[in-house]
Amino acid sequence: MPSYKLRYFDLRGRAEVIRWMFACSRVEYEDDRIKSEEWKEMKNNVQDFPFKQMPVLEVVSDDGTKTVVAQSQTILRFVGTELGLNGKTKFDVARCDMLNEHVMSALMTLPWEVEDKEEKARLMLEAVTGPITEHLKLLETFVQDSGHLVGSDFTSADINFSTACEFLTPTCPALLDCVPKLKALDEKVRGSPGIAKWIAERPVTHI
Ligand SMILES: N[C@@H](CCC(=O)N[C@@H](CS)C(=O)NCC(=O)O)C(=O)O
Repeated sequence: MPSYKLRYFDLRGRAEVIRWMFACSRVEYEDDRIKSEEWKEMKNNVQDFPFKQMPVLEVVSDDGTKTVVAQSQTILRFVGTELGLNGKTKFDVARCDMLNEHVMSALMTLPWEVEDKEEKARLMLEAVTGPITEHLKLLETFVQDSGHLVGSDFTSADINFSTACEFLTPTCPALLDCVPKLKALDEKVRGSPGIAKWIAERPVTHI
């Protein structure tokens, strides 16, 4: 069994979906949280951080070889494959990919770069009630009779959708009321034993 070390700031951010995937599968990994002060020195080590950014996932294979996987969407896909969370067929894998990209497109409409608090809150509400709601209505059409987005069990698509909601519902708690199938899926993901345990125990961070 390979060993895994996920390296990111002490934030949910781009790493939380990966943490939930490990939690869902109950596979051990090291959750390495790097302080901003340490990061300035560390980021120039391109062996460990190939793009001078995080998250990265270090994987040590059974033969001792270390591989660094960078770029959050690539880590999402890779961990999905490692943990059997990308469905059963090549079309399931493609469906996970396309839904994860759709969720990323939705998140890209948020005002990440805006620093002024009031302006940010205004633009957040505008995005969440506008383009994000439209993205969610489209995503709702992909929920299967099983209640899942892909096949009949948890996949990276379910988990990624649910972690994305954590960025959105603080701005608009009733956001999922217009997409009841997704609302039920979010509850199912958050209530699954490994993830519920992680949510109860995880470090509390502002984002
Ligand atoms: N395309 C990259 C973007 C990664 C990224 O923007 N990481 C930020 C944190 S969310 C970072 O490392 N910032 C610190 C820096 O650039 O020095 C990905 O998806 O992983």
